[in-house]
Amino acid sequence: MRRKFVIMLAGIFLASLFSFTLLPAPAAAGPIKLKYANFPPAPTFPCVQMERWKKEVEKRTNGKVSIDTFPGGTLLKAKGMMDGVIAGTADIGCLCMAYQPGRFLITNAIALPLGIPNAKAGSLALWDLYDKYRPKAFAKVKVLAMFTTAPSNLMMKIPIRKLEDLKGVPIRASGGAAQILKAWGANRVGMPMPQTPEALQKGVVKGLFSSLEVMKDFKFAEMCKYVTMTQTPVYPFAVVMNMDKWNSLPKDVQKVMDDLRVEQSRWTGVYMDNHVIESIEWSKKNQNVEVIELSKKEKARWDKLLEPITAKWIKDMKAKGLPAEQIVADIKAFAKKHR
Ligand code: 3IO
Repeated sequence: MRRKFVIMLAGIFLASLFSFTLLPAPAAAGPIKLKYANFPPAPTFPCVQMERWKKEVEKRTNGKVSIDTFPGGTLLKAKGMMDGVIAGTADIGCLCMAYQPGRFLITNAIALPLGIPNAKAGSLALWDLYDKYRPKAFAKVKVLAMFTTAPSNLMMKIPIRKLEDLKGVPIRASGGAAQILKAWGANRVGMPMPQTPEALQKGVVKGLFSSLEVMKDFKFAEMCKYVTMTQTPVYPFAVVMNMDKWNSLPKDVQKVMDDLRVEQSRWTGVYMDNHVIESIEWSKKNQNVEVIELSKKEKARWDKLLEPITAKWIKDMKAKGLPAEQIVADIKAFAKKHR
């Protein structure tokens, strides 16, 4: 009796071993799942481009890849994005380089006041800049896209009609935009975009300096009734993937993502440029926002104050051993090419 029982148990054991080895490995069963983190809320442009990329990758890999998106800093926040992706907290992350200006020296040069005309030219020029120099800052990740905002303008609770109106006024900006505000005599306050609504509400800042699509997407037009057109600088962004995760992907999936890099960068620039136009129209029509254009004479005073910025950047970066003059010349040439 007991012996029969033991033989039966051994049989079940062997059978289960057998069926286990015959079954496909569980990893091959479902699609490859990737986690994509983003720092601002879902309706804003970094998340709109994230959803577009997700849709295209899922479609072009015929469902072999499935991407879970995490907008609004739910997986990683603005300043922790790069390190979070390197550590593998997220597989993919979208970051704004202006929040870590000392970390992304070469790519942040796109935020110098060099007259980048729009987000499409900025995005493609930034891609070219990255592609030419392959900066060490990105050595630990796979870069999936690079893009910029449209040129920045002042979104304010008070009207700014001349330089004197800016003196000592607290305004939010990061990275290259912060240097420009300082040159104009404003009191620049640094923080990532998602913290800006509260800073405006509490009166910590009287406005912000960024691209105008946020008037609609963050509803800043409800608080900021004045826009002063300055049309400089752009903010640079990157989308990066954990390098081990990238290396683990099948070749055909890698090809889909590689083929999307420039296309996605351009798509985002074009989306941004169109969305800025929509946002200005909405702000004027629905929110009674006044758009202030500086006179030629007044604008010349503002521009004059920006002249030392690029010269100083070249001097500082040369001291760090970077080919700074060449970088500036390249950015101008790339922007012209993509105009
Ligand atoms: C930006 C950041 C997050 C969501 C929408 C946005 N539009 C422009 C920016 C640029 C930026 O990062 C900033 O801090 O102004």
